[in-house]
Amino acid sequence: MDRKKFLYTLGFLPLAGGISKVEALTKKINSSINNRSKIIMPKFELPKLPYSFDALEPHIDARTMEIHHDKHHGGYVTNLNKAVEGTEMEKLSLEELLKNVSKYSAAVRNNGGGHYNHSMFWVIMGPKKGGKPSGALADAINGTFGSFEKFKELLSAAAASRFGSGWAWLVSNNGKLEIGSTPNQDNPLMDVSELKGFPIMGIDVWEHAYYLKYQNRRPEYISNWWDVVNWDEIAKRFKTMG
Ligand code: MN3
Repeated sequence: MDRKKFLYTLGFLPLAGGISKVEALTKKINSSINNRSKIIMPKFELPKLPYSFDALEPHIDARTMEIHHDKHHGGYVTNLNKAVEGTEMEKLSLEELLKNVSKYSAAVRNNGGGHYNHSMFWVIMGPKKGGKPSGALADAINGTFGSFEKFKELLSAAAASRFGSGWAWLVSNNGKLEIGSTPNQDNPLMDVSELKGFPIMGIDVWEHAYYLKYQNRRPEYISNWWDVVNWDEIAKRFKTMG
């Protein structure tokens, strides 16, 4: 292939109309941004787990991770896509759906929350993690809760005492750190949530997150979970809050 043909194929040389494919594409994207109502968002997708199923052993077992990611999270994604297909909701981002979730069906609330919560959960964990946060996040935690140990105790208590299925969270509510929990797949971004704010980190306390290894011993799961917490990723989420 000669250079001219190569550049043409890449889209940098003009088409018959005088503009290149790249220019045409840029124009199309800009007009989409300015006319958002015409955009159909791509389908929601199950994110790949950023480590192997057995990477969090012995704290979280491989079989639990496999079922939790592939079947549970996979199911939320499939059902969320079904719930929004062919409706106005197809044009909205996941965050937009959650922020106005009171307007939508229970399927959107449960599966949209499930998709957001688990997409966050996988990345705020990792092999050979744990320890403590550092930098601005550590300062904010110490300033709000007194010490890291006190913070850990409060978040663990919120997770242990959530009745039935749900999540315990550290949120930033207008710049103020708060700890709380939500039932089912609810999320602090949702307009229906009692706990409000941006979710900086959260722990899944549904039985499907721990039952194979820990059975009814939720406090033991919570205590071991701290050894897989990925503070670098949580610090990134904290930083996006400004
Ligand atoms: Mn779960």
